[in-house]
Amino acid sequence: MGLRKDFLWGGAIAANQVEGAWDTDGKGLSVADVATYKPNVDVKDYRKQVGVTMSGIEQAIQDTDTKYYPKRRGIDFYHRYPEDLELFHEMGFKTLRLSIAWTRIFPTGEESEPNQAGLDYYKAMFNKMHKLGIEPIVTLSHYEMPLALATKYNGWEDRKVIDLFVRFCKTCFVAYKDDVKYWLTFNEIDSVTRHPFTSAGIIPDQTDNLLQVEYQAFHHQFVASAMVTKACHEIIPGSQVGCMLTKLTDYPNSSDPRDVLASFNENTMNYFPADVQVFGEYPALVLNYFKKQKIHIDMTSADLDILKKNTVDFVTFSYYMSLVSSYDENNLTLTTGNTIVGGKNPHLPVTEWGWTVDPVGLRISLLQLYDRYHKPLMIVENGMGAKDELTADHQIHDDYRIKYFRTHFKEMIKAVDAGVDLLGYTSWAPIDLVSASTSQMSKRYGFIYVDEDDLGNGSLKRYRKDSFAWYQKVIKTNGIDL
Ligand code: BGP
Repeated sequence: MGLRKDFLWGGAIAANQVEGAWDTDGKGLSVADVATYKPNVDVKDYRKQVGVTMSGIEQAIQDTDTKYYPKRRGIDFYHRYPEDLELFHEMGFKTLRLSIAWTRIFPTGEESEPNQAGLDYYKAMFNKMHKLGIEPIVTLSHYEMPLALATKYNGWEDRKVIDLFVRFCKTCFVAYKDDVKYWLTFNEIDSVTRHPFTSAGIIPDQTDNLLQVEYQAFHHQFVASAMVTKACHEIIPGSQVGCMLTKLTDYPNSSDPRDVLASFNENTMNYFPADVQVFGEYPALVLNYFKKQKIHIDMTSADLDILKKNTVDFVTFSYYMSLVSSYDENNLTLTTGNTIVGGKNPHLPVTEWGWTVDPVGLRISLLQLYDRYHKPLMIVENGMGAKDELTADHQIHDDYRIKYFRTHFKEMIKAVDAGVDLLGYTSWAPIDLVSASTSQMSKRYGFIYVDEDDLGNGSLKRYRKDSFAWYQKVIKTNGIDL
């Protein structure tokens, strides 16, 4: 069988991790712009985004030195995108997943008119992509809401943010209706409880009952996502809107039924945001969990109606690793992934950042998601963060990265052969960029090396790694020559 003929091979990036130019052409400060470089993050610190406080934010607003705020620098994609898109084209990309920075269009989220320079910037980028035959897949919210909405409303805790986001999205749909067919609403929507600040603008020290606020923020994002889905279908006939989930496939630590139950519960909570977006309603088990935890969500009947009527067209997800659960955490060795803490699997290796490498887990994830949702799927993030070495003659011999992708592609194809409807695959990330969780540059994902270190030193020159030619060959043969 193999992959479909029009399989969308490509890569994925996010505005806040590549663009830089944080205050150029009218852009406002986003939550990502105050994220600081974290050289070493202890596994326990991932439990909550330690260090995000109102006073820390106020200090960051005063500080204009980009040294410790790598997301303000990115990799200068803002100015270098034509050259980078040419490189993606050279690899044969059919698609590129990217995000639109809300703060380039509405710098504080509340202006009465959009910022024309911001709209023009993405228009030019889409034009260039179309010239190169690269189909854009656009994420509307990828960890970078206006900072002003975080400090004023505690982000998505406040219902007012729904309308502001919907207005931003409608502005994008009108501006890019001839350019973009595939849209994703919220990146890794399940991440609100893992990193509430970057995901939902929630400032932890501004709230007494964090869990309650997080689930309220979730709810507002679900409603916004459904309203945006409706608007997209109305403004762009034939458009496709997807949800985006961090697939954290969880295994029981043993066949002890208590471990199996613990793992089931983990998976239920991981699926729940996609369940709401695909089925248009909250799962009964999750509603019961809210009751038990005394979480009271302000949820109107109009909200429920909007959710029910505006479900997504396809399901996308990121896949980096699997985790292990036990009824007793003392049975586990803890590891991290995407700021989540979970058990390490003794059968699987880990990356330099402790993320479990599990290609079969990708196949399991595809089968589980297709079996659950019966919707076309797209893998919109998958990749390996590693420390690369640039040789004196500007080579990067990243056989470990090739091995990572090769083993994952084999399992992906097996899932397709088993009947999964898979639309495409975008690697995270085709070019080195600033890490979301640590703001490091040295955690490199790309097929293209960017000469820049953690503190922003370097020429920003781009170099093709060995994996560049390998991925080019994979795309050319549609996954046959791995
Ligand atoms: C996902 C995010 C991406 C990306 C990736 C890798 O959670 O959607 O933005 O960064 O993880 O994570 P990191 O950059 O922390 O290694």
